[in-house]
Amino acid sequence: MPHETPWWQTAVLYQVYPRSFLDSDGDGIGDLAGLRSRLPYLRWLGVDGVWLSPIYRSPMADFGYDVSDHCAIDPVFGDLDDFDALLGDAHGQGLRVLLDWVPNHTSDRHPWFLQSRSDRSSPKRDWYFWRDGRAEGLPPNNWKAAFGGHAWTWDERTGQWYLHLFLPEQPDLNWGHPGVVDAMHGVLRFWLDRGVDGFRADVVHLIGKDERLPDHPRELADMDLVGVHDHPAAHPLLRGIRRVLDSYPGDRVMVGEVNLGSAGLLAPYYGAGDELHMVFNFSLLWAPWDPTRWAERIVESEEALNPTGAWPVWVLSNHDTPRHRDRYGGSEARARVAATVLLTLRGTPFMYAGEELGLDDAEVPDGVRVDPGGRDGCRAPIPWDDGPGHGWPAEPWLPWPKGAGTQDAETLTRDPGSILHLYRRLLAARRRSAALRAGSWQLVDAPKGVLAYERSAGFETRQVWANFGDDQVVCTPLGDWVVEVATRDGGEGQRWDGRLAAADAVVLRPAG
Ligand code: ISL
Repeated sequence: MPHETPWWQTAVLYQVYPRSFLDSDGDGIGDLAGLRSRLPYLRWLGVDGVWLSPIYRSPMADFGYDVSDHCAIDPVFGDLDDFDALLGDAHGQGLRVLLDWVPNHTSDRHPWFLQSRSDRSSPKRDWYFWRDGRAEGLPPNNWKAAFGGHAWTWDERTGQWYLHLFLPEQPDLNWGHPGVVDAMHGVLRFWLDRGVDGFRADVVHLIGKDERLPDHPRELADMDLVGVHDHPAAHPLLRGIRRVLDSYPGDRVMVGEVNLGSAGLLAPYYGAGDELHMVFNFSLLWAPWDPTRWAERIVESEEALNPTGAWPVWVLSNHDTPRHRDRYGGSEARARVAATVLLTLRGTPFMYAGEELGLDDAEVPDGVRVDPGGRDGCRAPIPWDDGPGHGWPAEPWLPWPKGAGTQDAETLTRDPGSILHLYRRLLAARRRSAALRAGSWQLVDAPKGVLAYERSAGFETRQVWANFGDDQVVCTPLGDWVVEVATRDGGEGQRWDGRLAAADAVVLRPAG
C-alpha cells in the first residue's frame, strides 16, 4: 500500500483555551458557542485544526485539568449538543478538532475517587495510590507536588495518604490497575465515536510509575517531579492507547505532553511508531532569544527524531507559560521573527490562540489571580474588536492582555501590514510549498545573530533567514532568491538583496 502522509504531519494546529476565547452567554467565561462563532476566522487565518484545553465537567481547581466527568461538558462551556454542533461545523469548514485528555489524574470529586476514598476495601481503592506513611505524620515518600508541598495528602477517614503530583484536588490514577486502563480507554472511545480527530494528552509520561513509588534521589528531591519522571512503565501503556486510536479510521492522532528537557528524552515516547504520534518539544518555548541556542535545539531534535521517522512538534506559547512576545521583551518585531521560524520548521507547529495578534500577557494583580500555578497572565481573554468590551458580552473572568487596546482581531484584519496578516501569509506559504510542509531541514551558514536554514523536497527549495540581533546585517546566500514572505512591509515578490534589519526575517524561494 502506498504510504500517504497523515493529515497531522502537514497540519498547523491552534490551541484554544476555551475559557478565554469568546463568551456567548454573558457569564464572562468563554464557551463552545463562542468558539463555534469564530471558526470562520480560523479558516480565514489558515490553520488546519484546533486543540481545546479541557471542556469536561470539572470543579475547576485547575481550570479543567481536574476532571470530574470525562464524558460530560462542563455547563460553563455548554453541553454535548453544543459540542456536537461545534464539531460538525468545524468539520464542515475543513477544521480538525483535538480534545485534551487528562490521563494522569482526575478531580478528587470524580465518582471513581469518591469510591476509592470511601473505604479501604472499595473495589476502586487501588484505582488511585493509597499508602501508609513512613512514620506518624510523615508522607510515604519524598515526592513534591508540581504546585508546591508534598505530593501526598492524608485522608482521615481511612487513615492513609493518597498521591497527587499536582493539587490535592487532582489525585493520581493508578494505571497499573487494569480497571483504570479499561475505563480511560473507554473515555477515548466515547469521544472518538463522536468524531473527534484526536487528543492532546496531558503529562502523559506520568502514567508510567514504579509501583513501589521509591524516593526521588536526594539531589533531585527539590525538583518538580513532572520534569524528570521518565519510567519505562509508560511505554506498554502508550502502546495500548495507540491501539485504541488505530482501531478507528481516519488517522486519529495523539500528541503527548512529555515535560522532559531534551529531544533525546522525548524520542522514546514515539516508540517504534506504535506509541504517541507526536510529542511536544518545548525546547524553543524554554529557549532564550538567541539564534545559537535555537539552532542547537533544532539540530538536537533533528538528530534525535529524524533517524526513526518520529515527527517533530514545535511550540512557542501555551496556557502554562508567559507568552513568547512577553518573554522576548515585549517586542512585536521579535514575535514576527519567531512566527516565521515556528511556521517554517520541519514538524507540526502548534500556535497558541492570540499569538497571531501579537498578544502579550495580561498584568494580573495578586488579588485577581485565580490559578494555583500563577499562570493567569497568558490565559487572558482574546480581544475581538476595539470597542470597550472587545466583542465580549460581559466583563471577562481575567483582565485583558496588555496590548488589547490596539491588537484586536478586527483592527488587525483591516491592516495588511499587521502581524495577523503575516501569520496568514506564512500559513499560506506553508500550505503552498511541499518543501515547507514536509521537506528536509538543514542549517545554512549565516552571519552572527542570524539563524538560517534550508527546507527542500524534491526539486523544491525554500530558505529562511531570521535576524535575532539588534543591528542590521547583510547576508550572502548562495544563489539568487526572491522574497516569498517578509516580516516587514515591502519586498515580497522581489529579488532579495541580503539585507535584514534588526529583528527581521524572510522566507525565500529560488529566483527564476
Ligand atoms: O505549568 C507549569 C508550571 O507553572 C508546568 O509545570 C505544568 O504543570 C506542566 O507543564 C504540566 O501541565 C499540564 O498539566 C497540569 C495543568 O495544570 C497544566 O495546565 C497542563 O498543561 C496538570 O494537569
